[in-house]
Amino acid sequence: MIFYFSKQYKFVFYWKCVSYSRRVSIMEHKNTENSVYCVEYGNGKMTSPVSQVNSDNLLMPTFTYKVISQRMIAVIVIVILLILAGGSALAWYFLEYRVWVLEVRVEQQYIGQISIQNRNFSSALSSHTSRLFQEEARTVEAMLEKIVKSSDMYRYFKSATLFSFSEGSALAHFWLILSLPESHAVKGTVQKVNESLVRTLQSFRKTTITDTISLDGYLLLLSSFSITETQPKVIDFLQASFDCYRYQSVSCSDPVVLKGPNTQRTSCLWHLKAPEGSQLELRVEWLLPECRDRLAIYNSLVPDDSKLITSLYGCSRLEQVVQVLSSADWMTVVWKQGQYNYKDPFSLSAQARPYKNCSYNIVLERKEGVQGSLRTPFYPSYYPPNTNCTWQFTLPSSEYGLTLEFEGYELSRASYNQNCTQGQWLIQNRRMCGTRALQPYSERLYLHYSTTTVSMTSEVSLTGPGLQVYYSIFNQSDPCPGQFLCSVNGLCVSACDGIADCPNGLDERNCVCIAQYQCLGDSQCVDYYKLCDQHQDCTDGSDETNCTMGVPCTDRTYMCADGTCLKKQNPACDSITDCPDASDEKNCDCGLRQFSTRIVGGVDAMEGEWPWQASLQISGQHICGGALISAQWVVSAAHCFNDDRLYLPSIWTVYLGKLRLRTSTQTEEALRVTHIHLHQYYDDEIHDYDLALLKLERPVSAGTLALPACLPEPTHQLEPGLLCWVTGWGALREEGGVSNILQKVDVRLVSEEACVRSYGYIITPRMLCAGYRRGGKDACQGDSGGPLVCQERSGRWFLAGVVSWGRGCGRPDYYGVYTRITKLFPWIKQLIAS
Ligand SMILES: [Ca+2]
Ligand SMILES: [Ca+2]
Ligand SMILES: [Ca+2]
Repeated sequence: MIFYFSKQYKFVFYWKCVSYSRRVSIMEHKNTENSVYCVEYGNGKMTSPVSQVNSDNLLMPTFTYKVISQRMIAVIVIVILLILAGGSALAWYFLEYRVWVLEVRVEQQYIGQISIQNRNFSSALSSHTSRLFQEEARTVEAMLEKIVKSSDMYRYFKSATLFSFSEGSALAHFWLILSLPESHAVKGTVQKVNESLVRTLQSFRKTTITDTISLDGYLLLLSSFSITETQPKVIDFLQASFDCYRYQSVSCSDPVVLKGPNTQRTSCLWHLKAPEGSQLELRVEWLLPECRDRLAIYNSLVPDDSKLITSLYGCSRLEQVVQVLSSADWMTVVWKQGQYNYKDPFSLSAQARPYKNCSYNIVLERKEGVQGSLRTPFYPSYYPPNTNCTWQFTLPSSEYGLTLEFEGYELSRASYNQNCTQGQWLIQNRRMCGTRALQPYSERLYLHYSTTTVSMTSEVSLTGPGLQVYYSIFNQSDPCPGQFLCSVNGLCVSACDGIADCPNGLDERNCVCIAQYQCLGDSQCVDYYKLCDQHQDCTDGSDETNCTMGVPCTDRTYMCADGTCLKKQNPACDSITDCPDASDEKNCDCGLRQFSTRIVGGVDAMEGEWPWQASLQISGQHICGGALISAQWVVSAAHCFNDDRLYLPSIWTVYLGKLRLRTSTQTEEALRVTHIHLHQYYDDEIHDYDLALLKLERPVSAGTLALPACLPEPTHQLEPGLLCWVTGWGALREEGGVSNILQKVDVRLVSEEACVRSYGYIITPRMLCAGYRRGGKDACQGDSGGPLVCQERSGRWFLAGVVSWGRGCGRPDYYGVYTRITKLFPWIKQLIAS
């Protein structure tokens, strides 16, 4: 500006000089003070007497031509001067005034770092409140300002702020803001700024061979200087958490608990640093049942959106503990308070992990079932950004294909320009995007050769929960023996059983007999319970053939422990040995009651009539029903625990052998709960997979009235129209209170088709409907989680369902909806076995 100022001054001076000379015809004036010569010539006509002119400056014309030529020169000089003056005025206006005064400014933000060799990082330097930090920060900021102002960026400097120190003697991290006129914005590219500042730093060097610079008492390492562009939001984040800054160096040995947030503040920031070459694992545990706090976790030193690993919100109920990994040695955690909490809403701990490779060779065997699982690095932690896993499979022969069974995740074909934000998969040259899902999903690979490679890569930002994928082989010529291959999700499902297992319902199309047996000779349909009942129902007698020997296994044949499949329906625990190894009559201590009184009418149950019935209570209050399925396990509905406050095992007491809620007897027992398992696919919007499994502190005592109900295997047939019973202490009418005496009601099973007719397609294969079209008999509030049991001809009771939901209670045209136990049998079995 100084330079331009002087130009402006010159212009004004010239103008004054010209105006003055108009009064003087011939004049040569020398302004000694300003060292500027000012010349003006008249038009050659001597109109004024000589006496009018100051005698000191008088030049007398001797010849007319000389006067004319002198005047000409004077005119030319004036014109030139006027042009120059005008030109500089224009130049000043366009280059200076318009650019620097009128033009809109753009601010550009940069994050940078430089290593200070003669400072050692200490805990005092990591605390924003320490005097040492504040002193050093002020000096470093002044030094940074000096560097920028010595560079050709000097006119753009706005501010330089130091936000943290870290190890590396002491590495200073700062942000720099430049303010550029709009037309100069191109000069603010990170490359140009970087070049300019490095040049300036180099100019401070004493010799060209050294890498260190001595400046303002600091010994700076030139090669450590770096600068990257960033957004105003990042600076805002850093600035907002200035009062609550936490630095933590993390080692590989033990997890370190991080200092909690300052709840007096609205935002805090943690900087985590691991040794180079390692990754950081952050563990977040939500401590409050409810909060509106937000935690954003970044894969870098700065909270830049493009480096966001994940953002956790509001004391997540589904994931009370979340483990997140970075891909390198820095992690930033930003907390934003939702509403004031007296207590810490979460606790954080961190640990460094040596970098993990993710490439494996897997050799599969010629056998049925799952052979192993693929896992993302550090499973079950969130997979790190920039993950790159490759699995090379070798199959026993080319007649087999490969099945990849996903949990809570599914793949869909993606075009090359589509972003896969939740993981990209390359399978047989197909690019697939993964997404988190609620339903099981299998990817089937049909192969020409016995080897194939599957790879998974994650983006540099936004990861998700760790993935586990089970692998197995299938026969390419018969992928689903006795079942239907659902092309939508790659699963083998039951065909023609009256339940649309496949989302597109194709498993129930083109069926001659829906949920019935098809006689071999004339394709006549007969009920499954008529198979092997020693009475000929098919004209060709095919319902009574092969009853004592094994038949090809299908989804309707019972499989003995030795793998033999039986044609007879529901042979389990019917007191007749059917399997060659007698396994159908093993583990049959269930479903019978020591109940001698003749069942009388009415709705009040009798003592010991429903020995599997459980009352799930909190502080002496009945909340939900349940059903005992073995000495130490009770099933109930997942929706009974669908709240952080209810998901705590310690608050629940399970009462077994109880008839009256408000009085205790010798034959009942109260047991604590040690574990609550909710089905991983439970969907609280439509109540799909509405099942919970509770583990009791110890097996129920033999002296009580409690006995378990039998669990029906997936092949157990429960025909529509079958009369079953539902029991509970629930309300006797909609909006009513709980009943003191256990109530029972008989209901008929309803086909899936009829249930879909009343509710529409929110009915899933995991739901079983029961009741009457006319309504009247149904379960109600407080019955949730309670048993729906059906008696087999052998006299044993099987648990067909668990009370889940319904529109109102006992309304006409709206059946009660239960969780279908046969569909969730494998999940229950697996949990009890583990
Ligand atoms: Ca089906
Ligand atoms: Ca028969
Ligand atoms: Ca049997």
